[in-house]
Amino acid sequence: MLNSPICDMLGISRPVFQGGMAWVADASLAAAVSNAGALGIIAAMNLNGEQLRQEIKKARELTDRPFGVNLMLMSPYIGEAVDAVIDERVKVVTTGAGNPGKYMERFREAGIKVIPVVASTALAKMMERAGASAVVAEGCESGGHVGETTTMALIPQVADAVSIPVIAAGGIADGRGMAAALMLGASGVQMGTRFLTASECGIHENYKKAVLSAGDISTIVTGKKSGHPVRCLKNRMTRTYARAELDGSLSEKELADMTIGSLRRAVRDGDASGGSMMCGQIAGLVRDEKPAESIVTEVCDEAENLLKGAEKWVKQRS
Ligand code: TUI
Repeated sequence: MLNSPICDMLGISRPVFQGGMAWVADASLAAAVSNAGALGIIAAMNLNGEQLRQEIKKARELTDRPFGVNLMLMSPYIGEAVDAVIDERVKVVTTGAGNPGKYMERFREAGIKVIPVVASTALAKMMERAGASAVVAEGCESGGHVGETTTMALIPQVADAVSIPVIAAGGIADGRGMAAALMLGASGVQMGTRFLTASECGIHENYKKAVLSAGDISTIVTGKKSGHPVRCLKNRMTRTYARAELDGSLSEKELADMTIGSLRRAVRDGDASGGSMMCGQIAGLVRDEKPAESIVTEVCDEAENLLKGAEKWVKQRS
């Protein structure tokens, strides 16, 4: 059985987090992942305070295992969401797309473990100083809002920069990726794209099908110009956006209008041509829909077997 300091720290039995995917990661998915022994995470991004409280209550009905809440720092509801996780005494919070520094003191007082998602060693070090329990270091292979450094380059550098545990994210969807991440210095992994096709994931069938048929070059990053780079599956909308960013054929307002509500359109309405189907580069490995429990078990078992067999790379000196 794999083990890591993150398991004892959080009271989980598998060192796996489910990414706090905006509009996607609800109580049903989070509870299914937590019931598999990993850490399920509810995305607060699109929920107001009251809706988040309801989602937390629902997760507590579905599991008695630990789960977390992801706070997207650019969310219009961020203030209400912070109040909700503190009032509800959520045990673990991950944060994304910014610096959670100004909330750290309140989380500490409430006994909440904070695990910020970072895309650089600079933010990782700042978060360690601010009292983070661990960091998720997310490479730019991931879906959604991305930094600039790949997982391969980011994980060992963050692992050297901080003393707290590092969870690797971006481009991991099977046991090979997990074993490699542990070798790079991570104490666990976070997967988003792999859980998009979990049976308990409630995204529209069209979105699931698009992920299942995606290959290694099926994603594109748009929004670099606006300062909010986001990785999604290529479709009519993201190709048009990318072309317009290059040739300047659309104004900033026209570009922004194209993306407003586009994630919701993909997740809820199944708009596979005009919606933003956020997705990581590893989608080409995701070939089946199955319960979260099978995903977690298979990834961990494969990683364990690979690590046990790693001696094959070492020739005994004579
Ligand atoms: O946050 C994410 N991924 C996300 S958030 C999201 S919701 C969204 N919806 C529409 C448009 C844009 C976003 C979808 N995917 N991942 C964590 C992450 N955080 N990746 C990179 C970062 C990051 C980047 C810069 C964290 C901090 C940062 O700068 C901090 C600072 O202020 O110095």
